[in-house]
Amino acid sequence: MRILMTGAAGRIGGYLRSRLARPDRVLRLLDIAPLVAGPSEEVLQASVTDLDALVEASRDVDAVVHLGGIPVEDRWEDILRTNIDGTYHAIEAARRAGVGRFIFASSNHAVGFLERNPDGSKAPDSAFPAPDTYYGVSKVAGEALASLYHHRYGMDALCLRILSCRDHPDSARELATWLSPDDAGRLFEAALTAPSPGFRVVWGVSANTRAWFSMQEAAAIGYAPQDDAERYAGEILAGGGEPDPADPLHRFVGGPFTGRSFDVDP
Ligand code: 15L
Repeated sequence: MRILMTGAAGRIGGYLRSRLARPDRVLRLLDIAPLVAGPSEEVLQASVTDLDALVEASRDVDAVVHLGGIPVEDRWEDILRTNIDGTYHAIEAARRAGVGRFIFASSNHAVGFLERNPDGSKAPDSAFPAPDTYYGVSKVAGEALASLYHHRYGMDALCLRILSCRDHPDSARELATWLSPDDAGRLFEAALTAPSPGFRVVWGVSANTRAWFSMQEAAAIGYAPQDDAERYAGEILAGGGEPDPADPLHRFVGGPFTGRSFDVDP
């Protein structure tokens, strides 16, 4: 099996390279930044803004893991070119090359203005788009492309609404939203191997005590997270105490991205 991973030089790409390696797998890593190929890896230096390069990169590939793009808020022109056109290029190249499965690194910011339910019920996996930024809009566009290419062309298309993927949580919000590197490996592995998943939208989060996200779709694709941010709670909450659930930082899934500092004219 050969997997094309775009944006492979980024943080999540770095986590996934070792965790997705298997004896019968080749990881084809694509990024604008230079990379050094390890065992069973191929490296391509190219941009997601280059459709021809992506078509070439998608040859003989069984699945695409599309991580490439700007990972935070930016100017509309740059988000449009790199994230929206870039995702179109990645999925259209996959279609032209006959790739059967496309895994899109979506983000919680596609639904950043989704509110935590005061009754404690979990946020649904397929919550309607409520982007908090242009970056979030680009994730909604990517999910829409994934849906289109599934329904029109029969591609298996999985959108992983990743929350906070990093070494360890470093804020009170991330006690709920953390996705550990090992759980990220489990999540992408499930997305790569679930039998005939069709079109799916799945929260990308660890088994955090404070998480408020449905795990229904995660279970449907066989993703069983094992890490819990709670072991960091003591050190993170020391000084500040328990977070106020009414604070927009904790009330909305997008946390800081929903604040005034992300206005075009703050
Ligand atoms: C994201 O989508 C970003 O790429 C990342 O930098 C974090 O901000 C994360 O969301 C988050 O919401 O914690």
